[in-house]
Amino acid sequence: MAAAAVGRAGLGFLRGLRLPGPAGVRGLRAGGEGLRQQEFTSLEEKPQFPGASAVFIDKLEFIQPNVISGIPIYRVMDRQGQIVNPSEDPQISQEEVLKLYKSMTLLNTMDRILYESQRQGRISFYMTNYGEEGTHVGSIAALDDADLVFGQYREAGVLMHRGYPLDMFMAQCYGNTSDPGKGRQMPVHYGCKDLNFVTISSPLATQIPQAVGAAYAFKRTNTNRVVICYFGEGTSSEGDAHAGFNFAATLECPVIFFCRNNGYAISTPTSEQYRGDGIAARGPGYGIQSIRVDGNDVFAVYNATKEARRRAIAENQPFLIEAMTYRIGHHSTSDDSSAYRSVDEVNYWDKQDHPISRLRHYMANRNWWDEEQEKSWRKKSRKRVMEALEEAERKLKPKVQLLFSDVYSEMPWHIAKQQTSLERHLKQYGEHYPLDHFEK
Ligand SMILES: Cc1ncc(C[n+]2csc(CCOP(=O)(O)OP(=O)(O)O)c2C)c(N)n1
Ligand SMILES: [Mg+2]
Repeated sequence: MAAAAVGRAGLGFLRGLRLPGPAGVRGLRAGGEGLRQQEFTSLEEKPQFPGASAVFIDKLEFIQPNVISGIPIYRVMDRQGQIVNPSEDPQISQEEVLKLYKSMTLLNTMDRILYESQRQGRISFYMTNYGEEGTHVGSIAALDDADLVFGQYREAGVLMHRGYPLDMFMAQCYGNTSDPGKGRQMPVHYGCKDLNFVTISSPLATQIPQAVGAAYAFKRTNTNRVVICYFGEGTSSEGDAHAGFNFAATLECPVIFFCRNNGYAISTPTSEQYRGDGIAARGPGYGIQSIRVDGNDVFAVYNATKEARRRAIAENQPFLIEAMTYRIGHHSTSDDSSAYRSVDEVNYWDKQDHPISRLRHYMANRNWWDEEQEKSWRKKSRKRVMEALEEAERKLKPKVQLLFSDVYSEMPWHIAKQQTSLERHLKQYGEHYPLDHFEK
């Protein structure tokens, strides 16, 4: 990683960069013809431009791009699960810590089984969350259930920790009759209105301006709710990210921008994605309070998100959290990451700096968890995932007509055309599809 991972004594957000402004406005000075300019010595002149509060200088100098470079990485726990600075320990109860751990490991187990299921041709596609479990669970645990979540697609742990049941994850991935989307979306495009989790949509960064709009609505209605918006470091290069950040800052919206910087955007490494100091460095440019945290430290993520939430509501301000982590799995089942990164690199993160093992060390250090408990939990959670998967496989696929009947009260012509063409196709090639799997 480019920036040195230094432990910091305190949690602090970077403020927007502000140089000292003019001492005071001295009245308009006219420069047009016929008007006499007031006399000044050049030292006395102060800039009056409306677009910046700044001073004049007389030395030609370009600002170095990394004027704020190597933004430090806030952490609470070291890799052995020891608290670095006791005053930063969030003092989460044993019961709550076990809940964090169980969500992280259950997600890991679900990922393994659904990944295998795709490899065996049982589902069409899958994306794992390996290595990023701490960013999901640490952030969502710090929020209220009423806070609204806009995800990208690699945040299944957020939904899991909020209580989304395994059979609903499975129903979505299998596109069966229990899937709220009735199989019209690719796997991993979850959504749940009751859990305030907006349905995932794949076009990158579209969630960012949408999240800001929702946060603006919260502000206008004084709901004491925040919006959290997750996205990857690659997605931060999209135009929508800029639009979202700038609207959030200028409209003063209670939104937490949560960037998972996992090192890659499919095959594009961060070294090709940007030239500045990551994503946190952009915050001050927008006037957004920003922090970089160790995303593999669930407590650092928790503290930063909790404080961002408190202040976002108290001050009606956006906050930016850049969580440094690593995507251990391939981008998706359509990717083979061995083509662009070494096995050694992946192994380092898997074996030496994993958010699950770090939390496990912390629990073991306190005698809250031992090998026996680990074994029995792994067995139990695997059984629960397998049962949910078998149930999802048994369920039928939704009736084709139903795919077209629940969105529009009057069906638009192009949707009607799709329906006719799909029905014709099924009639013609029906024997190639396991039609007994469809609801009659
Ligand atoms: C607008 C748009 N462009 C391109 C894609 C194809 N695409 C899907 S995921 C992805 C990489 C995103 O990387 P990042 O934001 O870092 O998220 P990560 O996959 O690392 O979690 C790309 C380019 C897309 N879905 N939408
Ligand atoms: Mg990424």
